[in-house]
Amino acid sequence: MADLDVVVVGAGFAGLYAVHAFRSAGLTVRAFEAGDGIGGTWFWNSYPGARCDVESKDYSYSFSPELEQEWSWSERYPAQPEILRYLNRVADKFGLWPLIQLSTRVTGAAWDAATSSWAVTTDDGGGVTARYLVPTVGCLSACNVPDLPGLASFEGPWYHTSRWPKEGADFTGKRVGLVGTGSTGIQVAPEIAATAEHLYVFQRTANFAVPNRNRPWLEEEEAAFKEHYREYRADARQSFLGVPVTGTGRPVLEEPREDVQRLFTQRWQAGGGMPFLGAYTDLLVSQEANDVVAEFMRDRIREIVDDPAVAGLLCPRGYPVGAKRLCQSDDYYAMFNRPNVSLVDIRSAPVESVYPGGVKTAAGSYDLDALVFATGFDALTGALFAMDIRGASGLPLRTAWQAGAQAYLGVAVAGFPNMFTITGPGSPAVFSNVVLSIEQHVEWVRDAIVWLRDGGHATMEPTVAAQRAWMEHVSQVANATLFPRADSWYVGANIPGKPRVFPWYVGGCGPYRAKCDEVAAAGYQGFTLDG
Ligand code: N01
Repeated sequence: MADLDVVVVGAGFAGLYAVHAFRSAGLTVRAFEAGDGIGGTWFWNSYPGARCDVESKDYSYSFSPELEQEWSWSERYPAQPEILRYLNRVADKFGLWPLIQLSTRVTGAAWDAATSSWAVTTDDGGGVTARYLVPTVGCLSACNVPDLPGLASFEGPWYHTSRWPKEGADFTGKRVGLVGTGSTGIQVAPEIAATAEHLYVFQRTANFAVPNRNRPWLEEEEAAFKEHYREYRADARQSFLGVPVTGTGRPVLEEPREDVQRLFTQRWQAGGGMPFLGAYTDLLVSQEANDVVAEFMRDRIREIVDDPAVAGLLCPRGYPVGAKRLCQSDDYYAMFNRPNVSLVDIRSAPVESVYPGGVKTAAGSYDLDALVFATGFDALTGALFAMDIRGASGLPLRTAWQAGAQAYLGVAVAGFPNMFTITGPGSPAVFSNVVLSIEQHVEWVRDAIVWLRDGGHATMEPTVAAQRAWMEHVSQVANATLFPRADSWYVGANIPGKPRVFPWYVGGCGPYRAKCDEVAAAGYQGFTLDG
């Protein structure tokens, strides 16, 4: 008999809710967390300026109306320290601490067919067996540090934003090099520029960023909103992105240009990425339509940035808006008007090496006191492959996914009985308000486990055919959009050698939920029970 019903790996938004939901269903559960605190991505990404790009009222749990009413967000978009406080409050309120083992990394998990259980091993030399394995390791947790020749020789400190030192980093009076201009780089850059002697932003690809117009969440606004929180959450669950967004419902290409300009201007002034891209129905499916929004955004960059040459370099080209995650910042572009900030184009003159005192590109040398890498993550698979997960017949997950990550409905993998992935491949995950998706996945998995228990079943595993059909559907839906058309972490293009696959379900949270419910109602169609 296994030690536990469920082992959960990770204690971020997903792990915490999984522990709570499984325990509430009468299951024995333990979470292992590598960090010495809870919070997952919000524990590790403590770089200055870290802030969520989904509004606080959405980026929070909906499972407890009481929590929802008693917690008060201070700003429209939550900053990292506040999210971390929120998650700690959740752990306190629901008594989750005894179920979480901190500072313990799961190193492997092997399926044992004889006992129908998982043998889980940890880096403290310990181990535990469980009937179910639920990795909640997050899609963006294995960090990507570029393999630059000479990096080891650099004499100053260097940092990756997702492993920021808890004591912080002081850039006062320093010459700092920042590599990476995605969501993270765009957030951290203005913070560094505020105190550094000089900031050099090494840009390989320019990114689109909309303002977020962050501001305090006023008390009266909050009180009025909380009166209808339940109805709002119900709408969010059925919505496309997990956040109700109001669009015109019409294609941009059929609208008079003055109306388009007016609406984009309003949405630019209001801030936020989802309302911007949700304004018209064709922006993410037609290149011609997308060009309209792209040109509007390039015009704003040229308006904000004083030096036309710098503005020109900052104007993204060659991929559709939204095909890389749309960034949000109120001060990134304006930062380039500061005399202590330089944009270094490493697309035309790539980084050649790091020397003890700086960085050498094909065009010149930059003497630096510190280096910051905002170079992203080995998304989705990185953290899962970091564990040696072996399914039926000892098959490593890494081998099963060598042509690309696959799962049935994003939650279960053929060949890996009783393992349930939260925000796995084939789920809306990062293409949605991820907290809402996490809740949906966890609840679906909890219900499946309870159904198995009550029905006296020992194992559950998707069939290869069901998994293949689902992933084909995922691809078909994606290929009808512009999303797979950029080289980004969405398709694994940022990691050398990673297969180029777009594994995210972009058919919408509402339809996805309906499909998952339908599968469950049909007695877990597409799954094999008891081998
Ligand atoms: O990572 P990224 P991120 N040499 O992969 C560059 C979420 N998030 O940490 O585009 C030089 O997007 C790379 O250049 P290129 C959000 O979902 C959310 O910024 O590959 N440059 C790119 O500029 C986001 O999408 C929030 O040419 C190299 C950058 O590094 C996801 O996390 C905040 C390089 C990496 O961008 C990841 O964002 C932060 C190399 N060898 C993050 N390798 C919010 O909620 C990479 N780059 C607001």
